[in-house]
Amino acid sequence: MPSLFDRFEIGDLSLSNRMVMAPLTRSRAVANNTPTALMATYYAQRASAGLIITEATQVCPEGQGYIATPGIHSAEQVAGWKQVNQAVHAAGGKTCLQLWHVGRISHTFFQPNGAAPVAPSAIRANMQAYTDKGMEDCSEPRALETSEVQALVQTYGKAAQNAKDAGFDMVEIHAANGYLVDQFLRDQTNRRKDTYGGSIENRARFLMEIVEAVLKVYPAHRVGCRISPASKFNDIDDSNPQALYSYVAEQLGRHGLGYLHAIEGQTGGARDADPRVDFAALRKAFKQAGGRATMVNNGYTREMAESAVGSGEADLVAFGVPFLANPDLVARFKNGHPLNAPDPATFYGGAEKGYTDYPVFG
Ligand code: 8OZ
Repeated sequence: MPSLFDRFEIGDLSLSNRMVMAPLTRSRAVANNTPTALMATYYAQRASAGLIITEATQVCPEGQGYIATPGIHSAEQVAGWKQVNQAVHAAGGKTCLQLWHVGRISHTFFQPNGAAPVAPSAIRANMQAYTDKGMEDCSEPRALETSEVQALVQTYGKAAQNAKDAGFDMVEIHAANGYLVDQFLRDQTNRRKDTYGGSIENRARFLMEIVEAVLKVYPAHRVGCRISPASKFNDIDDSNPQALYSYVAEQLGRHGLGYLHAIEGQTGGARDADPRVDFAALRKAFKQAGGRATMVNNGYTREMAESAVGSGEADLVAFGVPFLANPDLVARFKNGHPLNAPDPATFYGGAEKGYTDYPVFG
């Protein structure tokens, strides 16, 4: 029976265990959205994870919707991420950059020249953004032209090249949580009349073209994708999520991707949020089509994770808040040690406090 603490191979990439640090937005990239030495320290402290997935990282300036999130579109950002990779690799860890574009989950405050955020369709999200004036409603987005969608695909390819130049072992395409790729996937937010809207195949086209662009840079087993089929976080939904995500899982599997990472249930909330979604069926579709590994996420305890891996339900388990508060989470789980309590007041923004000062056990 496989254990959470066994090595796991994804092609030529050897993970020291099956515990993955989930992507966690921390909003500490202060100047020009550039990764800092403090971020390198934070990630290196957590290098005993089998794999570290970075916080969501915008592929272009228009992809931003929150304060101080890092980018992967400037030379300065690539240099910043190089420091992170050097630190994590020196500590024996493996890294995966999460490629992100917020789409309509933004505000003119974040956009170059104060322009409208972009989206598949001009439908405002009933959400708020934290701007210089405090919380404000997300701005009404503008629908992307077909040629702009095609250009954005190339932007993802360029971002993947930047990630490779910065030394990342893998990249993960963020297709979850109501951001741009998810806005294309789901029919509540995608009302397009061109080849990127309408049928499931059309709505998934943007994601699949991004996959193809990224595969020109990374071999398939070093590319993952994160989805959240049952989550309505960021004001999003679909009329038939099982049909939509079965197609997505199968297509991603056909490309032989390294992993399919699914948030089970509502992001950061109930695991049984949407009874319409059968996650085991999605995992099976991905693997049967040729996908390598499955990664599960959302509120896993050590016991739940051991059972998921031991039973073969999943290959990898991603932990968010537990890794945030416990740099030595792997050793704590292995030894049955108690966990540090997370401090939600320091999740976003700030400096060392609640970031690099969580103690290791003992
Ligand atoms: C929390 C705060 C800001 C962004 C996600 C990138 O939900 C995020 C995010 C989460 O995927």
